[in-house]
Amino acid sequence: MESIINALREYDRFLICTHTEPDGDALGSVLALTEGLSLMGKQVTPYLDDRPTAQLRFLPGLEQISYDLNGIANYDVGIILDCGELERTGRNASRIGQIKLLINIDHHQPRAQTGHLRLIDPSSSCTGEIIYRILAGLNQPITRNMALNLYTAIVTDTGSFTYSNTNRATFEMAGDLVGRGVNPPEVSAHLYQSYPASRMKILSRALETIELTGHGRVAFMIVTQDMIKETGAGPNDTFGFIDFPRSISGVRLAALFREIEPGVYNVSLRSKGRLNVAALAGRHGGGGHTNAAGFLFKGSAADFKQEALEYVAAASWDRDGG
Ligand SMILES: [Mn+2]
Repeated sequence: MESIINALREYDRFLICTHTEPDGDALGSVLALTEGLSLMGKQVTPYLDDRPTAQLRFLPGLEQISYDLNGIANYDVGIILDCGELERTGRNASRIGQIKLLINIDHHQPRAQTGHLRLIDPSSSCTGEIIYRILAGLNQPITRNMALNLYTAIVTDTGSFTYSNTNRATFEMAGDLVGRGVNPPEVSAHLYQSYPASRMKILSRALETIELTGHGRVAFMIVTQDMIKETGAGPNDTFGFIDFPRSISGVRLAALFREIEPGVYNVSLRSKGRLNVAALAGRHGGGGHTNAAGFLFKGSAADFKQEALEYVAAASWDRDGG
């Protein structure tokens, strides 16, 4: 923490980036740190590979974001947020990798050593929580706009304060941010009541694919390219779909297959209790947390289904809860 605080104080020109398909934590963290460093008189460029989804467009500071990367030599420091691997920053990853000093700040279990300085804290509910502590370390007051960005980061990554990463520190931070002017129902309305109609069309198709197996402990859901074409859904319309198979009583492991091209799937995994889906995702080159992970899968979904069933069956210690 201290070496990162010192670097943020010492240098002047920053590029701040995150993973592709940025969620509320990724975007809120980028925007809050951008404002914090800007208020310290630094030159800051927030950079994204993908446009934010419609629900996130209320976040203050979005107009400053660059979607192109010019003159990489202009930056003293590159900061990679909520993203453990340089490649996941998108099509400009190799150029970002040329910045002299790279700082990685993340709350996912590390799979690679990314950057020269690292602050990786899997005990934090979200990257926004780490940014909150960094701003305190910098003695940089949190404005209402920064509070709104950080609060959105928490709400997104804790499933509105319902996931296992929700604890006293989460509520204390959220309480402080509300004290700085955040209106919680307004944030929820933006995040959860501003969906395009196409999302509901593809959701109804996806719900029909839910397959409950392994004595009711495993649930699969699939979104195919055909379903996306037929409903006119955008790539972001399936965000959060994994919550539906997961929410079924008795399910210990839920998997969502999103077909991104024929035979290639983005797989999201969720578990309840101590069942470690990060380890299962790790077998396929992915990663995440104990209860939430993902990976890219090429091949037949049926093969992975079989593997997931065996994985849950082998976790016999977990059968009665925990
Ligand atoms: Mn996150």
